[in-house]
Amino acid sequence: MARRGAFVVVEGLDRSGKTTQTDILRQRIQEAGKEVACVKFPDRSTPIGKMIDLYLRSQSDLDDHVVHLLFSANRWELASTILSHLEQGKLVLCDRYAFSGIAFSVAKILPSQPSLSTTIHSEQSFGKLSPINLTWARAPDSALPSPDLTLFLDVSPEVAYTRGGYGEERYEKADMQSRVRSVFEEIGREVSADAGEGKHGNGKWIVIDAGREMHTVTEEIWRHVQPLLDGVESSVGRLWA
Ligand code: Z5A
Repeated sequence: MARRGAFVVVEGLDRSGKTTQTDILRQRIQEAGKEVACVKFPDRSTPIGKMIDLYLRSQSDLDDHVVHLLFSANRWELASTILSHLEQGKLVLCDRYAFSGIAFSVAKILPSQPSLSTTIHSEQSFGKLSPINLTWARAPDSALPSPDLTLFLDVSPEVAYTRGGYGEERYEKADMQSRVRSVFEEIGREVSADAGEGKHGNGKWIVIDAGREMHTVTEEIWRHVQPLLDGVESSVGRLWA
């Protein structure tokens, strides 16, 4: 089988350095003589992305389910482009993906001090609060191209806040960010456990301590990405397939 490009996703909280590190990574990949295509979600330039942008800037109010589906639709808008880059042998570098979609939607309805083990796995008790549970949140993204590697840039909300503070957008609040972090941790555990058992094709999940000095973070990211520069042999997986 011909090698295809690798699909690398960078996830993390607000101000964790996703944009900064994605940019540095793109340059390093190019300097290594490899082709790279960058994608960022939400892509606010598409018709659906424009609706998301209005919502994030609190210029419109939408039901939580609708917003969740819009974020997912925004990924589907670019799914065939991502596949085509991968088939052409390009490494696809993606700033946020479906894991953000789940983390932010589920976090909205968690209590301030979430007990995730009892909350997000209990469909019954969770369902009474709202139908947005993990199962519901995953469904619209099922069968999207799945990443080979997800780098989760982990930073505490306190450290994130020192990087310029939270801005004006809807989710940029310490309490929300801390709930999002809890859901991301749960998603990471699930993806890693599934990868260990060879179940879902959701790729590998690596947690990077992004609270450290920028150069240190860059070097650790590079150690994980470098082995993927020559592409991968397996076909592209599908999320939660
Ligand atoms: N969202 C959702 O709800 N559902 C979905 O499906 C998706 C997203 C895909 C907008 O995303 C919101 O959409 C987001 C999630 C939600 N809400 N929140 N919060 P966005 O991508 O447009 O915004 P963002 O991801 O939050 O981007 P950001 O604020 O720009 O954060 P960042 O890219 O991670 O950080 P950065 O711009 O690279 O760095 C921030 C600052 O920190 C900057 O000054 C850097 O120079 C500095 N920095 C970076 N690294 C370091 C280190 N290591 N040390 C010191 N300073 C650093």
